[in-house]
Amino acid sequence: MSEHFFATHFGTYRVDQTSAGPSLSAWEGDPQPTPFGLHYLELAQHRCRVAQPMVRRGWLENNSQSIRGADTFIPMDWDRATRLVAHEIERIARVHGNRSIFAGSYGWASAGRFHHAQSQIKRLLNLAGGFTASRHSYSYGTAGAFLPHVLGQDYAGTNACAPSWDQIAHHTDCLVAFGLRLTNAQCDPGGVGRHTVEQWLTRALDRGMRLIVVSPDRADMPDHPNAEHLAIRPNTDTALMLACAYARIQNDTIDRKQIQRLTTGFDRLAAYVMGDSDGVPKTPAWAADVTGVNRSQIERFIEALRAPTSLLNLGWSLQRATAGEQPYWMAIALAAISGQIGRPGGGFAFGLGSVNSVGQPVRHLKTPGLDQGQNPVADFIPVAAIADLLANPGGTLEYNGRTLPLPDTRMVYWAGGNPFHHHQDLNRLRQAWQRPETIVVHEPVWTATAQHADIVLPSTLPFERNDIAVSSNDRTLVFNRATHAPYAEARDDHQICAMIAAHLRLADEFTEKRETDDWLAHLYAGYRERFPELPDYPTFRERGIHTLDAEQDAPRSTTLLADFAAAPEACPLATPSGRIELFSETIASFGYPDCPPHPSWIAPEEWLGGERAQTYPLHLLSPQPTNRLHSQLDAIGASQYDKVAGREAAVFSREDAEARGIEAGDTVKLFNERGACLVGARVSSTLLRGVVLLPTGAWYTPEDPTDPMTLELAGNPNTLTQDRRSSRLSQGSAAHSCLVEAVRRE
Ligand SMILES: Nc1nc2c(c(=O)[nH]1)N[C@H]1C(S)=C(S)[C@@H](COP(=O)(O)OP(=O)(O)OC[C@H]3O[C@@H](n4cnc5c(=O)[nH]c(N)nc54)[C@H](O)[C@@H]3O)O[C@H]1N2
Ligand SMILES: Nc1nc2c(c(=O)[nH]1)N[C@H]1C(S)=C(S)[C@@H](COP(=O)(O)OP(=O)(O)OC[C@H]3O[C@@H](n4cnc5c(=O)[nH]c(N)nc54)[C@H](O)[C@@H]3O)O[C@H]1N2
Ligand SMILES: [Mo]
Repeated sequence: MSEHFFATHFGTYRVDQTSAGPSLSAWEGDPQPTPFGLHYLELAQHRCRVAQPMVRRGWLENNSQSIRGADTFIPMDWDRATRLVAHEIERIARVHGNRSIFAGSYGWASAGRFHHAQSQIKRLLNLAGGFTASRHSYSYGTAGAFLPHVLGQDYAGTNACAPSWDQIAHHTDCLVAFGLRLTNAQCDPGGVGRHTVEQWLTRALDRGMRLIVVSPDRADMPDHPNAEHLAIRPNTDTALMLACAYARIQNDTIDRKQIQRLTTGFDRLAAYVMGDSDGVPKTPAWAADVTGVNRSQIERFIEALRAPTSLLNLGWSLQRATAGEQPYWMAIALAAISGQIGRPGGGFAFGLGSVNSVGQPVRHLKTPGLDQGQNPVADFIPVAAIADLLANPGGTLEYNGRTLPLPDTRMVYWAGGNPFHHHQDLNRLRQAWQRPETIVVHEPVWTATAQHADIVLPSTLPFERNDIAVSSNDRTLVFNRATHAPYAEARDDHQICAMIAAHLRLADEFTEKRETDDWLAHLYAGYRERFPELPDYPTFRERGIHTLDAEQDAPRSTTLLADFAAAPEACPLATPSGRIELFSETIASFGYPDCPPHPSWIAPEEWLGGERAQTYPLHLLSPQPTNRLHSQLDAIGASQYDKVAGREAAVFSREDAEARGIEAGDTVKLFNERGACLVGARVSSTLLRGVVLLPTGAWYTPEDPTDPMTLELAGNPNTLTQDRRSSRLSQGSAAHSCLVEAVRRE
């Protein structure tokens, strides 16, 4: 009998046929399965599903008074709805040009290489003349744009900027983790076979590695005798690292020759660190003032970094902030100053623990997905500039040394993402979102984004279709087998796009005359070309799962920058100097005050040490949710059980709660001048005073959708976050720089 598997971004599940229908259980090959995924099938018949194509009344009736998000929908049959979409693509492209169609369409959608919603609509629109695209991600947008200047192109946007876990388990003496939330390692775009991050970390700790978790919450620290916690004010890590550099330079415990060999610009950076260039020596006392960490702790921290092999790991969260380039740059600099570059298990790492894949010592299973074709339109935005794009048609945007034109967006086409969860300052987005003429969204469920669209086309969910899921960094391929018929009239994104393509007279170009199973066989043939040891397609389909190199513990061990460190002349980096740039002439030439040419401490506008904290004294961090993936599965299962007073739970420090008369279980209003939302209170004795945690992803629920400053009822942190980006250089999301105030609701 063939085995049935279900592949998700949070893990692989076995599908069991019970008398009550299909149900999910953990796959025994996964040492640490994700509990919340077990509830996935509750979406099969859930009332949040979109049952049939829907068109907004005001849009259909051309009523300019009607507002997106505050209107009713009219059900429509598939033929007419897809005809309308085709007509709009044709009309807008003809009248305004294809660059007036924005289909950057960011989002995680669901796992599975073929039914990848973004690829499907991009393939369709590329055939139809193209669209304005988006670059980079909310996850890693700042680092993705910035790191090439410092490390060379090879490290742009990849998730592979880390030594592998086996090296850490064997060699690292001291691992400093700036921001760590181990539940985040349960997820990975494309899927996960085996969750191994905690196993690897425990191996290293059991061997005697010291772990210092630097974060605002002691709860981020794993429970192990070799783990310790350093409480730091959000957004101030650069200052702590600058003090470490100061101590080393001051004591002259650095190998200048080695630093010169591997880097350029050290003298410029050293002049800043010592205060020669700006009059402010970055002493431990100075850093104590900025970070809120006391001096003796800073001294202890500096001492800890003298371990023979030290590794500085920065979570992706650190670059999702104002001047988010700086902690990354400073970590690279400090690793170089500490003589750790190219050392097995030493140096710097970005994103160990942010997802499962970073640091996995396996062969990269990078395999082809659906061919999206070529986009004839060159325009793009950095992904987090969506509201700027919509609000400033014909305007410009500074980005990475360029001035990008912002096309006059007439149509927005989104599939597989939820901007009304993921974008910052949702009240601003709500305003800007009113401008385009037509907004098309494919969604399986009635998210706020679907509710703010003109044409909503219901997609299937992955348990309603066959697909192949390939996890790029854990060597498992899964045949995801449909267990349910599509809900109501829902269709696969591919089928939807094929219908629209037919109306555009592009049917054969779009489908290449293949049915879904032909596509899966075609994609799989591509994987077998790269990995000839894979079984043939019928066997793979039958078995449902295949793991490459299954017998080996660490088939691909990585020392970051090993070749370069061994022979910098022979193996230069793809930077202008061929070395690690601690001072960048390129960045200097941009002249951006918010991204100076060497690592620097730049006080954000919103942080606990600034003037604004007098009015809004709480720093809001919006980490990833433990019990769902972003906004996905918020309506069901673990995410619902985790709510407090029916809303997303915000965590307050005991001191902050007491000062405001807030008790666990209370309903609390969080607010600033951008917006306000209601949350349920949790009270913590581990969280630093002055910090509030509100995970992302609660379904955005405006109390009065016609009110531009309406109260939000579910506890979505992006009601409050700022839409200013990390810097002009990267234009990355700066969600983690946000100040708020809280009051208890009677
Ligand atoms: N405040 C704050 N905001 C943040 C962050 C933060 O740290 N703080 N983090 C940011 C980060 S790193 C990210 S990656 C983003 C995540 O933002 P998103 O990726 O947009 O979030 P998801 O909830 O995963 O949205 C995916 C959507 O796709 C839909 N979907 C699922 N399967 C399919 C399918 O097969 N077809 C179609 N058409 N749709 C499907 C789901 O129902 C869901 O609505 O959020 C960002 N937002
Ligand atoms: N369960 C689950 N896992 C997920 C996701 C999910 O939705 N659910 N989403 C996935 C996605 S898309 C991404 S991009 C990754 C994101 O992974 P990350 O970017 O690493 O995650 P965050 O949750 O934003 O923040 C992680 C930790 O950073 C700390 N932190 C925040 N700001 C600072 C700071 O300024 N300094 C220091 N030292 N620490 C700070 C917080 O205490 C928090 O615990 O997670 C992925 N994993
Ligand atoms: Mo992300």
